[in-house]
Amino acid sequence: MRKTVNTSSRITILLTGIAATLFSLWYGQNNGLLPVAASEDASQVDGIFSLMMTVATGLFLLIQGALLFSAIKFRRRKGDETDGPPIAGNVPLEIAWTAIPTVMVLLISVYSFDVYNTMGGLDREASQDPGPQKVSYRSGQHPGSELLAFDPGQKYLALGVGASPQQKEEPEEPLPVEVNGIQYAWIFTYPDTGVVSGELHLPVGRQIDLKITAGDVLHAFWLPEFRLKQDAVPGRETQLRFEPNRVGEYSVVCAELCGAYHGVMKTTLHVQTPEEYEHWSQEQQIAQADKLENSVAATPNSRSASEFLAPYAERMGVESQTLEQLKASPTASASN
Ligand SMILES: [Cu+2]
Repeated sequence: MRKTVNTSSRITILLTGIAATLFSLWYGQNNGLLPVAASEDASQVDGIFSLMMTVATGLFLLIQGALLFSAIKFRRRKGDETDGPPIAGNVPLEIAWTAIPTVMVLLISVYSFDVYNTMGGLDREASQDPGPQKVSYRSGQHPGSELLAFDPGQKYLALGVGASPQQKEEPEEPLPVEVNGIQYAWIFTYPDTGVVSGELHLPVGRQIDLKITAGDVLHAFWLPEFRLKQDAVPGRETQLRFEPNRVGEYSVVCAELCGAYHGVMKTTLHVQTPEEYEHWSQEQQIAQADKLENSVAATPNSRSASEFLAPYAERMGVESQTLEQLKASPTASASN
């Protein structure tokens, strides 16, 4: 006995399909699952995410909907002891459910490949530093086997994302920042100015060139708002190139389980206007020069205690004579 699908059922199926498609398209764009996109590249990555979310929502509705519908509609009725109809294979259906996912996976792979290429992920010369010892690998390609072909003494291997051909044409030099991951902090060094900081400050609208390494174990440098993640490997240099296009504070997270306190290995990325960034940089340079000048380690035994304390005393509003008196008092307190 074979039931034919009547016209009203066909219309219901069609309308349900249209509603599910429209909902999937809407949810793909409005799921709110991603944090703000703080760079051009981030919006492109979000495009792939939206597409995959749309497809996944459609599939979820289709499969769960059919399951739920069948479970209710074709449930066993009271007193019905008969078997279900013996169905063995359906060639058109099997061709359809093989062909459609194949086409979808191919589309997504071509699309993501294109985005990865635009972001500079396929650029073998990801690093602009010339020199025979510098070899670049594209991100995502495991270099283990190729490494054996090189001199084991070489230090600089860049695994990079971001130095795309388009970006190389830009006249402005990217701002270099050295990133060092240690248990359990990120240390940022600005080679241009010598500034060392525990927080990352970057000017908006400028190419950034991060050279990433690790001091102890494997870490992963992750900028969720930039949709960028890069391995931090001891003894090897990896790279990230990007351009922040939104002023704000963003998170820097370690995304590789690196020890007991991996969970606290977080800091802040401040994307600032060029003026604000310049101001911060100046401040840091002055503060660090001051610290170096006044630190005991830099000037061992070359100054008397009052000389050494003078800048601090001045800041606290203590007179130099008071300082001399204070210096004399320990003998008095020691005799107590
Ligand atoms: Cu870590």
